[in-house]
Amino acid sequence: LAALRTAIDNCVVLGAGLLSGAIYSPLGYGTGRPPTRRELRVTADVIRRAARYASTCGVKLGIEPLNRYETSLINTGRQALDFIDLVDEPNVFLALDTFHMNIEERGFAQPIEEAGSRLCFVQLSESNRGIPGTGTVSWGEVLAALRVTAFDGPLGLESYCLGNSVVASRACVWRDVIGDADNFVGEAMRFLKGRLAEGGTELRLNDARERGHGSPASTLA
Ligand SMILES: [Mn+2]
Repeated sequence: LAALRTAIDNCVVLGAGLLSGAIYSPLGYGTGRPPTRRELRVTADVIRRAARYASTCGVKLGIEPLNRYETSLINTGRQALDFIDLVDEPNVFLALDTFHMNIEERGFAQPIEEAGSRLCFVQLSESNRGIPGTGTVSWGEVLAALRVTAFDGPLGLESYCLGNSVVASRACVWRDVIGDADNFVGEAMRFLKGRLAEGGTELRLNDARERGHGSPASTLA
């Protein structure tokens, strides 16, 4: 809870209205068995207290399911929605990452459509964490579902560079999958804007670098 309060305080300093990621579990948390009711209840109690603190700061929380190799607690959108029901606070939402969805979900559209207005943030990550368009994520399906649900929250890019050895080791990133980070952002934006244009979508991608500040969301995974 202390770490979450610090993260929420940092959101206020940064002007970020959302704290999302694996805020319910350390990266690499695995017990070797399915989550127990007690584990989920204790975790939900902590997230509820964090959510109440966050609401006094005008910050929303986003629960991001991770794939089975990074946590044993919440792997799918459905599990996250059930967990959010358990927390039962109005400023707690679902955050989805297409990298984890590619491993755990039956498809890309159904979890997005099921979440509907409970979805607060989507990380557009390729199946290999590399440049979108170079892997097996079904981008047409992802973008169509966001259009169907009239998603109006932030879309983010997520990859890892080897510079952050702690995160790289927790997420098991052993190869340089993106090369130059600025080139990654440029290539990713070009690809995604192209796919969005094909769909005649209302969704817009803004390059945060052009506005001279960081991501609209502070994310932990
Ligand atoms: Mn993520």
